[in-house]
Amino acid sequence: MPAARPRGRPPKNKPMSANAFPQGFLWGAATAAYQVEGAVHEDGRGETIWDRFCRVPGAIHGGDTGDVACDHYHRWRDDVENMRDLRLSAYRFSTAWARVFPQGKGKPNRKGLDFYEALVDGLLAAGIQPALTLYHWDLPQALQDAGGWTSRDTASWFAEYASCLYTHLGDRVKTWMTLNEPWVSAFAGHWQGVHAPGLKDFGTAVQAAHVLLHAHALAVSAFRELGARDARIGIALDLHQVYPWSDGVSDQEAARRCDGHVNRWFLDPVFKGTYPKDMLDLYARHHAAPHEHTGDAEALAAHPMDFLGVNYYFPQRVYASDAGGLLGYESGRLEDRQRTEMDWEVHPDGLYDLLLRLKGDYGDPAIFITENGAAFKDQRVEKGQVQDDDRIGYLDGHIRAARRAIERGVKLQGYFLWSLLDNFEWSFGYRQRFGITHVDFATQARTWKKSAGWYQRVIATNGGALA
Ligand code: IFM
Repeated sequence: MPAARPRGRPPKNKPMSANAFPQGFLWGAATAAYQVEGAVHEDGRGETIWDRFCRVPGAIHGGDTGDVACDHYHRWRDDVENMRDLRLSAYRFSTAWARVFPQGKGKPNRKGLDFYEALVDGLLAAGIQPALTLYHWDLPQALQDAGGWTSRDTASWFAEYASCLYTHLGDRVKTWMTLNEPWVSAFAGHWQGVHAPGLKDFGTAVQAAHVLLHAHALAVSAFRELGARDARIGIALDLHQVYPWSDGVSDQEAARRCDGHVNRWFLDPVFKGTYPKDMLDLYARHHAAPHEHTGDAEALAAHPMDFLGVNYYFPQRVYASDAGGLLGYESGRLEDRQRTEMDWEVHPDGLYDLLLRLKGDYGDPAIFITENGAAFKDQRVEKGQVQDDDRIGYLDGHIRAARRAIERGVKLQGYFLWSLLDNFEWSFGYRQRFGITHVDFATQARTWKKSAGWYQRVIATNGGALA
């Protein structure tokens, strides 16, 4: 069954208001394979590091797993219907490497490819552009066993996997992303230990980040050989606007280190082919310099991307602190600010500041907001519908900030709301709900929250409904 929603036709496209977005602006929603698909043992899919990590006692809230998730693998037709009703112009999803190559390499699994071909065809038939992310954290376990992201071989296998998908789907998918949030893969997974594969070593994390960037470079290079001329490729980075806690020099320097760690460590390589020198020096002082091979920097620089994907949720406000470990900073919190259920500060101006900064510092790139959204309690229900006015407020504020950035000349081409569905929120399990469509995980029933109807109106008026 498609998602239950109030009856009645969506509003017709109104004439563009002064506040509307540019013609052709993409209005999308996003998900990721492990968070929605389920069906982890079906049709030859191989084990991933998240299947394994979910079995570690205490790793995931409530012992939840992605085994079933939103059962999207079986219900994708209804989910596409839901997207059509929302009037999405694009849908960002990720392919599970282990569905396509169960062991990460070798012979592709026909059934895995069939699933993604059918999904892509279904989207196109519904008038929705597919936007495909090749890697959203679910490394095949077999590759982890062979060294995972610390091994350069993983980057080579990633390029083969990417090439396989370009070959099979390149005639229909025109928007590609190599990696989702490599900071999280590297540092949450190999330093903080809160994500798969659950390691806790800074030097290992820096090396994983390097191999991930190498994988990105190889995949973009393969795209230039195999990808369609009318297609584009980018990367989705989790970026934060960083504000110093005070005007004091030490807090300013702390903010620069935080920015170096969370933003510039990935932005500089993908745009300039180099690591930021201040951070290289800092990491080296902690014996954590990446093992660069001759030609790595050139490979990144030689294959520029077509766009940058920005995943923005909240800003960082940091102060210098010896308790902050090797990076020497900690994050503070302004008590008078609204916060989401993730305890993330709601600050739409952070998105505006970030977009302007990217324009200024990185050569005015084409940008998509590839993720933005919020988890809230979703407790107020009327006539069976979640009244998520707090989520609407969050989205409205951020989309307005995006529009202001466009007015200042930022080449923003689309917005993907996170998320289409409530889904498996990694170590938080199913406790945190980001969806504009409520999912009852006992029955898999989908029901529009109030925010879904609101987003439908925003899309139908090309942003005019915000005004
Ligand atoms: O759910 C995640 C997503 O997988 C990556 N970006 C942040 C989202 C919310 O935490």
